[in-house]
Amino acid sequence: MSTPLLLTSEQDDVGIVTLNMEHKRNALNEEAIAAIDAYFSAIPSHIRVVLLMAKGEHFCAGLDLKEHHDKERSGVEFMRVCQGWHRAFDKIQHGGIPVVACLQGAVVGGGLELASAAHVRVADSGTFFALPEGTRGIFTGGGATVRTARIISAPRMVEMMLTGRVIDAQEGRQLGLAHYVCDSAKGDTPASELALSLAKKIAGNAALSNYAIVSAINRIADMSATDGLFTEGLVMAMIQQGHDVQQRLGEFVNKRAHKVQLGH
Ligand code: 1HE
Repeated sequence: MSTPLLLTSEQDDVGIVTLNMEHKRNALNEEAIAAIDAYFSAIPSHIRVVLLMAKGEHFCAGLDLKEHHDKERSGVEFMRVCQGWHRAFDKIQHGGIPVVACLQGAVVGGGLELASAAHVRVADSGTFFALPEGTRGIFTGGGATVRTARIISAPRMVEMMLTGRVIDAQEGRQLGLAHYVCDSAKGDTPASELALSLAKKIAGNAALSNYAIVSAINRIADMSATDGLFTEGLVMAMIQQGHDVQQRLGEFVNKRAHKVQLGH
């Protein structure tokens, strides 16, 4: 039996998807992209948050350069491959379910494109980010010009790609590529544990609020201010219909809800 490219499991209502191609640093070939697409196309209905992880020392080395080399794809063939990446990663970003990514080692090229589609990124302190496409004679094709450029800004992405600069975890956090950096040598909770606990915490939010947060904010950012404000009002009106809104508000009114405090 062949080894699965993705491992899937569950902890309560958190779905865990693990890239399982450690031998090639989780580089993504066409089959792996299809497997990611398939998972995010059919997330079981009881799953409220997905945790995206990777086996081994590296999160993802990007495009499978060996497959790309061996297939000698034409421009049109490669464009179709890129469209497959776009479809799969769009399901991660816009599938309506929060996705937490746990990063370690190389998060490069298409690996950074994959991470950029997640909503929360937790990085081990040994994580590094790069876009080495220029040195490989190609370009980004998994959404970096849209997602990564929005995170770090287009001019910074241009510089990163031209120079091939490798960004460490701390600088990555300053740029927004990681939201949390865990240094277990300094006694921090390991990245995988923090990522899982954040995923569980997010799963405790109202499901409709989570849906709105991951579905509306990035789309509203594409709109004019007038359209964005109108859409925000519509989304709020829709979310307000959630079955547990009154219960959650009542818990606060009756002093049974947590308070907003630093450290929580
Ligand atoms: C690979 C790949 C890959 C490793 N495709 N096989 N991405 C890159 O340019 C990154 C290329 N990879 C690296 O720079 C390094 O491999 C790493 C920094 C990620 C890891 O280094 P290391 O020392 O741990 O591993 P290694 O010895 O370099 O690699 C181990 C094996 O993984 C080796 O194969 P082996 O048969 O010799 O054991 C490598 O060939 C294999 N491997 N990375 C295929 N990427 C939609 S467009 C997206 C465009 C891009 O993503 S461009 C960026 C591509």
